[in-house]
Amino acid sequence: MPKRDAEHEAEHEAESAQPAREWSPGRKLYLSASLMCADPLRIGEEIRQLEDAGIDGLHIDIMDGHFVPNLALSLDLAAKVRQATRLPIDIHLMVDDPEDYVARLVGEHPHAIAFHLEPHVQAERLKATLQDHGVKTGLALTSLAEVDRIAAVAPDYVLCMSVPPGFAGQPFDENVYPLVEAIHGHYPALPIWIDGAINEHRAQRLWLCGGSGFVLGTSGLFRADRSYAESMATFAREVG
Ligand code: S6P
Ligand code: MG
Repeated sequence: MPKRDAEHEAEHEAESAQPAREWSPGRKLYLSASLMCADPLRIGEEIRQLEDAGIDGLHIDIMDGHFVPNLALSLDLAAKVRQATRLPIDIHLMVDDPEDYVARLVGEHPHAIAFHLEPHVQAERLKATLQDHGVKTGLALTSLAEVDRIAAVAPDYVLCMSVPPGFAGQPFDENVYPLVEAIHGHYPALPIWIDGAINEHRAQRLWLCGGSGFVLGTSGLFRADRSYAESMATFAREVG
């Protein structure tokens, strides 16, 4: 490896070893980049640029084409991303059978895996598997979900959807504001993340409702009009 590359590699190691903010943020702002919005032809370079911009973590959407009519990122890609960075990884499963996927993903040491609670999903068993591997349990909720779904799972965090699951670049669903407010009212200590069409203005309003983690895609981060570093600075300035 040429000297300059080796130096950059060493700096990269040192910088990425310590995430800027803790994963489980309570009421600390936490920003996770939705990798399905990155350029798939330059994914390694994209991750490096996101690290340099100070992103807190990487969000990996995994779909099966049945639970939602789309496919996003793969299990193999999740493994490759794990090798490429020390940033915390949070996985969002949009699949019919999360148990299968959890079994295959826990070995990649993500920080968290969120799943949607369908009637056939054995949440307790899933949570036990995640706990055994030191992975946080996330409960993904669509914007019209009932708050009382949370008690059955007692997750480490909730991932509230502000778009229908399945695609990036969709319109924002305002129903998420009262949902976040209600969850925060019932469970003030539970970290609330929001995923879908998040920009700094929506993030600030959601912060006031009780949210603290934001998944950033085409609306907030992967934009033609500002760099990743500029987006991060904007969120740091406008939110909280
Ligand atoms: C949607 C997925 C999300 C998207 C994110 C994209 O199914 O769970 O994580 O990747 O919403 O962000 P944006 O700003 O394009 O909606
Ligand atoms: Mg997602």
